[in-house]
Amino acid sequence: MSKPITLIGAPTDIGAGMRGASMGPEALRVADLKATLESHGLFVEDLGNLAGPSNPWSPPVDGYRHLDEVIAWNHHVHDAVLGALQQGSLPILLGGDHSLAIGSISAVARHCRAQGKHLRVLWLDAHADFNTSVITPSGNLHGMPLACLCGLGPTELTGLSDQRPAIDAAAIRQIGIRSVDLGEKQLVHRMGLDVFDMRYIDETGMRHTMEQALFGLDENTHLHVSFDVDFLDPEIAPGVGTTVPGGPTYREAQLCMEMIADTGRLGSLDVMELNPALDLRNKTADLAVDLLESLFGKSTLMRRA
Ligand code: 5AB
Ligand code: MN
Ligand code: MN
Ligand code: MN
Repeated sequence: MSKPITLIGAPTDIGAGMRGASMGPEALRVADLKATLESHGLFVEDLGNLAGPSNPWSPPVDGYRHLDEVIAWNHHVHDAVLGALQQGSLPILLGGDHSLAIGSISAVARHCRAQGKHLRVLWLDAHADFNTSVITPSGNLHGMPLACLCGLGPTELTGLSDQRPAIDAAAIRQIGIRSVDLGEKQLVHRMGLDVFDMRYIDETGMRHTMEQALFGLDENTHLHVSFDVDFLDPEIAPGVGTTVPGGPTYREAQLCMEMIADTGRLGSLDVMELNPALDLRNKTADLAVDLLESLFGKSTLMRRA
């Protein structure tokens, strides 16, 4: 029996540089996320949307835009995700911009420590999301969540979990990366992150990439996937605020999801940065749901292990 799934909507673009990701949760519902997962025999409960401060659309202060509002939203996300995990279900956070992964993964890390589980975080993204207030080119907190989770950032965000840093940099695997800022690049190297950038995928293929990224999982591992929809090539996924050309194709993305499903270790998921205001007839939301089917075990034919 697979775990029940809990959908948690976080309708805000508070950490982004463009408005519209606040409509992401509704677009995923319109794309039939719940019924689609249920059609594969999964039990799915939709908790509806969290509420939080509105977007004041103000300029950055001391290197952060909307810091107070981002903190408030992340508290709500943390509590909702932790609640779902404690009930024994698998939370899917429907973003919302990627700054909310701070709350989500802080809760996951807290839960893993309480359960004595190892955590592995797969960060599927065009971007490294490892900026700080000093090196950020924008002040947008959706470009900083991984740094915050690794202890670099404002104390209100680095301290959401039961310990600081919330996660060990060694638990992270970044996949699909193709846009990293100059100072960010140095920091990613200094922190020793495991990065499978697009060049790595081009040279070795998605199959080898995922074998490496998933290497070392055991029955005691909780796998968290943080899926920034801009991971995908903008040709197939135009509905995001920060498109970067040269991302994974449809087939590469499917294989990525299928190989994660095969591990049987998926314990929590973020689906972030979908921006319906920039989409074409909900194409990107439909694609995200299609990929989630694979992530939750749909495969063309039964396969022998
Ligand atoms: B996303 C940029 N690095 O910090 C910055 O979409 C973009 O969550 C961040 O990956 C993109 O502003 C954040 C230029
Ligand atoms: Mn991104
Ligand atoms: Mn991101
Ligand atoms: Mn983005």
